[in-house]
Amino acid sequence: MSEPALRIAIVGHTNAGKTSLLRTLTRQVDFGQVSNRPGTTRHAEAIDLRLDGQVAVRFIDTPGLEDSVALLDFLGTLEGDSRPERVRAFLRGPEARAAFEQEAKVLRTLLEQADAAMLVIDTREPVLPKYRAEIETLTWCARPVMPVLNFVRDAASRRGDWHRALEESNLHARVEFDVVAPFHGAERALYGDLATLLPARRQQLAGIVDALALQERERRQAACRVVAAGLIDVAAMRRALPADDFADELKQKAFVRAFQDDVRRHARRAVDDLLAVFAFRPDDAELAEIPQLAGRWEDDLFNPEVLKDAGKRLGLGAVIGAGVGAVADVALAGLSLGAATTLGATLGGAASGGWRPLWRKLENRLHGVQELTVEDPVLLLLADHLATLARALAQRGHAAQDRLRVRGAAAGGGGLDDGLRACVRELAPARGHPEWERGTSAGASDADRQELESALARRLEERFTRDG
Ligand SMILES: Nc1nc2c(ncn2[C@@H]2O[C@H](COP(=O)(O)OP(=O)(O)OP(=O)(O)O)[C@@H](O)[C@H]2O)c(=O)[nH]1
Ligand SMILES: [Mg+2]
Repeated sequence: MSEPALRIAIVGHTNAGKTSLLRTLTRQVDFGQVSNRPGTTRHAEAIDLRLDGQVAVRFIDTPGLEDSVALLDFLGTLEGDSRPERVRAFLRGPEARAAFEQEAKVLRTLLEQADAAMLVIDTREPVLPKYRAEIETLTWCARPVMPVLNFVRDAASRRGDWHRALEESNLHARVEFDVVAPFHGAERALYGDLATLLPARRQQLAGIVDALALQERERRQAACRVVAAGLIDVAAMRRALPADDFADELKQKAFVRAFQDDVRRHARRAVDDLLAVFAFRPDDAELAEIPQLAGRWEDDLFNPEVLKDAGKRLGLGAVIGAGVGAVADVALAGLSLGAATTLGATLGGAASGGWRPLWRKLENRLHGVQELTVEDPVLLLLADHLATLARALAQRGHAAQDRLRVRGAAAGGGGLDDGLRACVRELAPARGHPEWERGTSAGASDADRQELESALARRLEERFTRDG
C-alpha cells in the first residue's frame, strides 16, 4: 500500500448517518458529532483509516445537503463548457458563501479533495424530488459515487424504491450497510464494490479488503484469548478460611461475599478487556451508556435458579449446592466448600520427597481449614456471557448509541452448545493451580497456564467462527 491514500468524501442528506458511518468504518467511537438533529456536522472533517500503520483511506465527512432542488436550478443557470466547470463557477461565486454555503462545502470537497464519494441514504425516506436533485447535483462533479443504503434493517425501509431510483440515475453499484449493526462482511463488500467504480485502484482496494480481514481475525483471536484467560482465573480461584471462622455466620458471609466479589472482578476485567479489543471504551463520557454490564448479569452468576438450570445443561442434574452440607444455601450458590485439599496436594510432593515430618505438621494445621472454589455451572454461565458479549461486540457498529444488552443462552433459554460445555471441562486443570489466578502471584505466566489458555482460546474461536 505505497500508493497515496484513497480519498473518499462521505456525502448525503442531513441526518442520513454520514458521521455514524465513519465512526463504524474507522472504529472510532468519538469521531465528530452524531445526533438526530439535522445539520449536526457543519464543516468538512477528515479522518483516516490506518492499516498496517499507514493511512489507507482518508475519509472526509461533510455537512448534510438540505435543499438541492434550488441548488440544481441555480447550477443550471451558470456558464461553463461542462458540468464540473459549472460547479467550479458556482464555487467561485458569491452564492457559495451565502445561500448555498453548506452545499458548497460538500461540492468543493468532492471536486477538489476526493477520488470518489460514498452517498449515504436514509432508506426510510421516500424518494422525494429533493433527493433526486441531490444525486443529480453530486454527479455534476464527475466523481464516482457509491450509494450506501443505510437503515435497511428498519421496518420502514423503502430500499426497493431506492434501488429503482438509483438505477434511474445511472448509479448501478450500491451497498447496503447498517452503521449500528453492520452485516457480516458488509465492510469488505463496501471496498470490494468500490473497485468497480475505481478500476485504477483495484489492487489497492483488494489490499484494504485483505488487511481488514486480517484485523478482524486478530480481534477475534484476541477476544477469545481474553475470555479464556478470565475463565482460567475464575476456575483457579481458591480461598481458605479456618473452619471456626467459617462457623461464625458473620465471618462466613463476609468471606463468601469477598469471594463472589473477586469472581465479579475477574468477570469485569474480562469485559473491560473485550471492550478494549473491539475499541469500545467503558469510561468514555460519550460512551457511558454503551456497556450495560455493571449490573445484573454478574449477579446471575450466583443466582441459584439460573445456576440450577446451567447445572442441568452441564449434565449435573440437581447436584448444585449438594456436597456443601449444612451451609448449602443461597449464599453459597455456585460455590463449593471443602476441607483444604489443593494445598495438601501441593505439599504431598514434599511429603514423598522426605519431608514427612513437616508435612504432618502442616496437615494438622490445615485440618479444619475450609476452602471456597467455584463450581462448574458458574464457569459455564461466565463462558456463555463472555462469549456472547464478544460476538455482540464484533458485530456492533461504532456508531451504536443504544445500550448493549447481552443475554447468554444459559441465562435466557435457547440452545447452549457442546462447545461451551467442552470449554468448561477443559478448565479442569486450572482447579489444581490456585497460583494461576492473575493478581495473586506470578503464576499467570506459568507455561502450563499459557498452554491451557491457548487451547481454550482456539476452542472458543472455532465456536465463534462457526456461529458468527
Ligand atoms: N438505528 C440506526 N440509527 C442510525 C443509523 N445511522 C445513523 N443513525 C442515527 O441517525 C442520526 C443521525 O446520524 P448522523 O451520523 O449524525 O447523521 P449525519 O448524516 O452525519 O447528519 P448531519 O451531520 O446532520 O448531516 C443519529 O441519531 C444516529 O444515531 C443506523 O444505521 N441505524
Ligand atoms: Mg454528520
